[in-house]
Amino acid sequence: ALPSQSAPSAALPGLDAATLSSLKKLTQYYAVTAFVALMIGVLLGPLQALNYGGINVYDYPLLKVLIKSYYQGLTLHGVLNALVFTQFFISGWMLYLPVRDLNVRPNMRFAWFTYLMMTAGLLTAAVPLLTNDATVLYTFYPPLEGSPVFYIGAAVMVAASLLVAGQVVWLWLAWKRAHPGRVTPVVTYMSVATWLMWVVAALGLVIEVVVLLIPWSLGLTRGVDPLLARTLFWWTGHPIVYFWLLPAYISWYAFLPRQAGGRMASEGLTRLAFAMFLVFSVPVGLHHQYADPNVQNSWKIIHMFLTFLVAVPSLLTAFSAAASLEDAARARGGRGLIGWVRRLPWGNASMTAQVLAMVSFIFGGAGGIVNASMAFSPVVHNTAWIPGHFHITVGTATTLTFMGVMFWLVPHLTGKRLASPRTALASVWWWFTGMMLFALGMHWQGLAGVPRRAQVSASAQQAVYDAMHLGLPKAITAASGIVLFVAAILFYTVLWRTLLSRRVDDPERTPIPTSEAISPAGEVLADASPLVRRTEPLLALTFAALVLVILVYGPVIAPMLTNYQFIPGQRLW
Ligand code: HAS
Ligand code: HEM
Ligand code: CU
Repeated sequence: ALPSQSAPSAALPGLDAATLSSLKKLTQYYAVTAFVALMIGVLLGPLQALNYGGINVYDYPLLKVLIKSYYQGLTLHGVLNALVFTQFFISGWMLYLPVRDLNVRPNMRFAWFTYLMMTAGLLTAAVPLLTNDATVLYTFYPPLEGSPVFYIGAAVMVAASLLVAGQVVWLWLAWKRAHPGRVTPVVTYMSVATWLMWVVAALGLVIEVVVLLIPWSLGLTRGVDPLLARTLFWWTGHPIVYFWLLPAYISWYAFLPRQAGGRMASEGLTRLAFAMFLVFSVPVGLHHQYADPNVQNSWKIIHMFLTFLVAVPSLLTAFSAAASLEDAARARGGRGLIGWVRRLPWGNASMTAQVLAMVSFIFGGAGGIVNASMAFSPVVHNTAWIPGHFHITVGTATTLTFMGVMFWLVPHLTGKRLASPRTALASVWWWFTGMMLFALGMHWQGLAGVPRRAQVSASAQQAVYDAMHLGLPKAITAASGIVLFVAAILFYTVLWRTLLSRRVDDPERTPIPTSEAISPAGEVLADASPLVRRTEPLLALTFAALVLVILVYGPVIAPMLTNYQFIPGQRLW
């Protein structure tokens, strides 16, 4: 069952069997590389959770051989989980989906080239990370200085993702030319909007790394301006969280309803949400810099309001995702105001993973609104509250969704049957429980003033930490690390057993679970609703996004350029 929305035309060849099989292999490579990175990253997490439980394991000789310090471990954890895992998975996922949706034939040489380039960037960056020459945390704020090899590897990785973006946009434009007057099918719409958002978002990081950090780390400049670097970093650093989230939203909108036995709510509304993300994701980065000096308060306030605005498409998503789940459950005989929830197919690990990911995101999103409020920010900024926040956003909403997706994607790509669906189901409940406990313990400690990025369990800080009398939240945090460790073992057992099994089923047994919509967008633009017509021109929306970014960043960055400070680098760990 090809989910293709359009017949191939002479101008635009469709997918043939050989290309499809190469594309499936490529998607598998992206996804497996991603999950290998996550596996290593996640092994370090429980050690950090123990630290926030007051237990210091970093002096054990065996561990010392592998990592030199808490901060080398934390850098590896942040980079592998948040930067490598996400980017690899997303690059495969958001190439595969629009290609299948449009049924167009991509240039597979180019597609494989981008994968190899991204992997080369990863391996390059990995060397200094592993030798403790780039212990700069995943935000690499200067004046912390790492080896130039790290920045170069990271730049190559990001550049590769932009090439994937280019390929998808190119294919979409070719499809548009071959099908004038047609409405872009919704899965493609979501993918292209996300890629275009990422292109606008990535500009800040590209400028930071190429213009500031690489020349500085090579010793070509006598210093670097930390404030300017941070500002460029958060230009990308906030929208990067939507680059992690929107591919999960694609699954919640387009596939989860079908997996739950129902339909997507509205294609028009889905398009509106993604159009809003395209325009409003980027101009909000100052909400990470409320505490930074030499940035005018008025600009911080403007970024704050824009942050509240970009929460709106997530609220749209919350309601339409809930509506489609309710539609599914009622179709299965569900009754009552809340009682219908029981009729969702809770035996299905893929569905369960995603619904639990959504539940975690209710709390993750609410915490985000707290962070964004300038009145609350001084209470939570740089405390353990913040890791609490992002482990139930990127660490669960995104990661648990991708885990759930793997339960159908791997069988779909390889034709192999999911090994032990019951273990798969157990793993997602363990992950969800572990992360909710982790979030509870860390938010709690943060409110008590425990800092983030601190080896609080080490002797130097232990006395202060003990004196805070946080027995319960510390115990909860330590326990969550153990629960998450079990979750990871269960999940990877299923994943490796599935991938390594020899038995190949009918590859058509697991199709892409594309959902129908209760309210579809229609196929012909001229007949479509005003909402559908106005959200169609994605390039114009990208231009609007760029203009908005320049408006709210220009006046912030200009004084930093005229007042550039040359600060020499430091290596602390
Ligand atoms: Fe955040 C810091 C504000 C979303 C990730 N965030 C971080 C950091 C990370 C991160 C990694 O304003 C740390 C960076 C660092 O190292 O310093 N965040 C927000 C806001 C949102 C938000 C306003 N964050 C995310 C997402 C992330 C992520 C998404 C990753 C994927 N965040 C901040 C701020 C900071 C911050 C400040 C800086 C803090 C500081 O002081 O340093 C919003 O986008 C959230 C909107 C979300 C919602 C929730 C919608 C709910 C849905 C689920 C519905 C569920 C259903 C289930 C239907 C309004 C869609 C039904 C269930 C049944 C059973 C039927
Ligand atoms: C930081 C634990 C999984 C991304 C942390 C911290 C802890 C932790 C305790 C805070 C360290 C500190 O501030 O000093 C865990 C555990 C995990 C896990 C127990 C599960 C086994 C994940 C996943 C992701 C992730 C799946 C993302 C996909 C991050 C990031 C940081 C972090 C980006 C911030 C690093 C920094 O501050 O530089 N983790 N984590 N973690 N974690 Fe996790
Ligand atoms: Cu942000």
